[in-house]
Amino acid sequence: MFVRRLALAGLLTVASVPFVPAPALAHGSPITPISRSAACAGNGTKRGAPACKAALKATDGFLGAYDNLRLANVDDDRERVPDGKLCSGGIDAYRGLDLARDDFPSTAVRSGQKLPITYRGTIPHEGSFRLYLTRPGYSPERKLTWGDLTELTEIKDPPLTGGSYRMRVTLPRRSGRHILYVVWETSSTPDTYYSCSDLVFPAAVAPSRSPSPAPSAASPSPSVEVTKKADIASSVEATAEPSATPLVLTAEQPTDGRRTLGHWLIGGALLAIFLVVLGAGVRRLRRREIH
Ligand SMILES: [Cu+2]
Repeated sequence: MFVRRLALAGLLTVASVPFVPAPALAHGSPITPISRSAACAGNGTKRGAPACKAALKATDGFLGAYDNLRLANVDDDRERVPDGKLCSGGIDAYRGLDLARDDFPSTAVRSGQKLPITYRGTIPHEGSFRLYLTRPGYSPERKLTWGDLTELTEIKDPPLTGGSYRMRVTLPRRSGRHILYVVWETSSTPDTYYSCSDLVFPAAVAPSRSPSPAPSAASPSPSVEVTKKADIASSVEATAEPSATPLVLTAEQPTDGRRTLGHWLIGGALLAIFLVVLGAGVRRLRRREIH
């Protein structure tokens, strides 16, 4: 009898273990259009890209997990996230993502397109997604600032299917490289997540030509065409990834020390419940032994 009880207690222990490290898991980032963190972070999918290598170097060889770029208790994004540090959320472990470069892994898009957004949610949270796009005239040769951005829309609690939030946003007219900036303000935790996804619109049509309905007809110089093709190739590769397949996700090692109070509280509560149950079991066993 005692042995069976003991075995049961052991089973209970094993069963509770997966819940206790809940704070060590992570949270989310856009994989389509691929974000700089999904591409370059510690467990990103494009770490071999030159921009990602440069980003890694700029953070002294360490970048945080791709789905963990978050700040707790943000009242005002613009106050907490300084100009020039938007892509890292001002977080040191991601500072390489702020580099002003025109070769971060990107996604080919068109003006007027209803762009699908797949925002991987490794831990689902309720909340709102604010979508911003850089204004016409934005240059990737300067670090991103709030002044570069215009808000496109805000989407509250979009559907979560296959482990990702699904949204669509209509893209306004742009040409060349731009950044889709996504702010995910969760309502079920204290955290807000930040991400930069690099987009490539077709190059501008030369003014002398009559406007063409097909934006892809615009390719003023052969060299531009070459880079464009390379970008498209890399983005196709990125989007072709079946979104149902997890990235590298098991992966999140407890790499950085930033754990929010909310997540700790959940872990702590689960641990407390487990200890109470275990304590009750042990007391019951002792009573049985005495009788
Ligand atoms: Cu989370």
